[in-house]
This record gives sequence, C-alpha cells and structure tokens, in this order.
Amino acid sequence: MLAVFGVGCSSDTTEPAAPLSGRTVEIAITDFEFVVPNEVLSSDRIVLLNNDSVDHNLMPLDESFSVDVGAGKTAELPQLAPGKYAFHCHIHPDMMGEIVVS
Ligand SMILES: [Cu+2]
Repeated sequence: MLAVFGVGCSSDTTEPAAPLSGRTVEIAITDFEFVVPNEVLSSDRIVLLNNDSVDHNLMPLDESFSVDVGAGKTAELPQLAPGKYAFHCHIHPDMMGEIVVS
C-alpha cells in the first residue's frame, strides 16, 4: 500500500538542503580555469558562468551531479549541503576546482 503521490509538482526532484538565502554566488570559468567564490553557503544559489568560447561542464568527483554550460552561457548548480566539493570539467578533465560550502 503506497502513500498518496504528487501533492504538488512544482518542486524539483532534489530536496533543498536549506531555505534559500536569496544570495547568489558565481563560479566563473575563464581560460579553462574555475574561479570559485571565497564563501559559499548551503543556502546560496550557485550560478556557473562560462566566459570561454567553448562548452564546459562542472561535475564533482563523486559524480553526484553534472552541469553543462555552453560557451558564453550560464547554468545553475543544485543547492549544495555543507561540505567540501572537489570537481572537474568532464569535457576537459584537467580543469579542476574545489568549493567549500558552509
Ligand atoms: Cu571544460
């Protein structure tokens, strides 16, 4: 016997880790390098900005998610629980970065 499904369909499949603060932080990619913000909170919205003329991607080493970002485009990351995230671009595996979420 299953519980009632789909009370609302407005949310994504990922549960937010914390209520959003309204703050947006940006991870930029410039010249095949990730430029990460100094401070990221679990309540932040995280945007990935690709300043390059080629497509990039951001994927944690545990492959828990994968975000593609086209040349000159922005993309949004899922909300992240506190912790340390080592990531790379799966298109260019030499592009590495790390963010610490508190
Ligand atoms: Cu790349």
